[in-house]
Amino acid sequence: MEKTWRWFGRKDKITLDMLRQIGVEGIVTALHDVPNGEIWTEEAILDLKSYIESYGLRWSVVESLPVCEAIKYAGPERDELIEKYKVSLANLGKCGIRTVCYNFMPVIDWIRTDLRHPWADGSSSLYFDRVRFAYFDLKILAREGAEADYSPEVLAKVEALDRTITEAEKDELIDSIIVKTQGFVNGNIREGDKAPVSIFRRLLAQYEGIDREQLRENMRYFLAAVMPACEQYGVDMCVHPDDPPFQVLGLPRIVTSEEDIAWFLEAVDNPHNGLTFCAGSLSAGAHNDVVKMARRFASRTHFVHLRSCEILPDGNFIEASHLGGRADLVELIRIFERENPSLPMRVDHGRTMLGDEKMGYNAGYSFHGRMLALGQVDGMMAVVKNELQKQIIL
Ligand code: DNO
Repeated sequence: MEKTWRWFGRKDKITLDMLRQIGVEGIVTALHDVPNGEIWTEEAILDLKSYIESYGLRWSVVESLPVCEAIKYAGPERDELIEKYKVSLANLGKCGIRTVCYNFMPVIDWIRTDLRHPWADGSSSLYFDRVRFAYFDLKILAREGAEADYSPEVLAKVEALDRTITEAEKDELIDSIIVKTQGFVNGNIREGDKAPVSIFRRLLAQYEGIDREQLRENMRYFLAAVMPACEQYGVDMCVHPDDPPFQVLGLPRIVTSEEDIAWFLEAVDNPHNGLTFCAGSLSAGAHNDVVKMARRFASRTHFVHLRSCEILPDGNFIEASHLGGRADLVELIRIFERENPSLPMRVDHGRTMLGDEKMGYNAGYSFHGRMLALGQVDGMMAVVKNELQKQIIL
């Protein structure tokens, strides 16, 4: 697979010079300064593309071309927004950038409660704690009817937490769940926004009455509408699975399981309609057999995120070492190398270590932690390629 790296543009503290030195071949990025819903012009695309190429690298994947909320909840402006999305796809295709990652998660993209969960060795990683997440939902967001979504056990733990949690801890929880993980991925809430919780409540209200079936229908509508542009310009769309892969905050999530993925691939059965196989997101769901899913969906996978989660007995999950956890990255690499040796792959997230904590990197996107992970994945890939070559010779 092609070794790619998520880079946040010219403002990223991790420079392209640094990436060249650690074996990165392709760049995964976006026009982060263009507001959601606006057209990506050829001029702006080419400007960033030539900057990347001036370092001997290539712009391999767009992550993400964001899908506006009004497309997801089918607001009155949806068709106009889809038309603009198609123009951006066409412009990307004309500039030779042909893999586009997006997601179809309502309101909130990826979710973690802890950005610095400590490891015994002094490093830290991202973490999802079910009780603290329920606390956010019940006590901070105070979402109507939220109690019905949690077990009596979790509700009791939330009450216990309510007796001890400090104001600073509440602020940190808000910051982790809806600010720090969202802003830099072109999310709905940005760092510095005043009153993020009220913004969030307003966004949630847009989805009243939208259930799984309706959201599926809206995704099918969107995909069917953009496919002609993808065909004409040779662009592959690849949806990112919902992270974590289960329902949250009363919102439907529809890319969470083998059945969900099979559904959207069949609903718009076009090779340009594909998947970002994010092993980390999928492995955070106990219902997902990640290796089985990779076998089934490899031929429709246009982009791979390698990362692994461990689910703990209480249902919490931690981002594990790239060598451990539930995802079995070695086997995934075997599957994808056989399918398509030039598939773009990036290590997804990494631990915070060796001074990363002082650098102000985006949550999950450390330098040393991701570099270590890339080294590990690079080693696994070398062994798998060696195995495959021997199989061909024998
Ligand atoms: C988080 C990322 C996601 C992903 C989007 C794709 O680290 O994996 O934010 O980029 O969901 O649209």
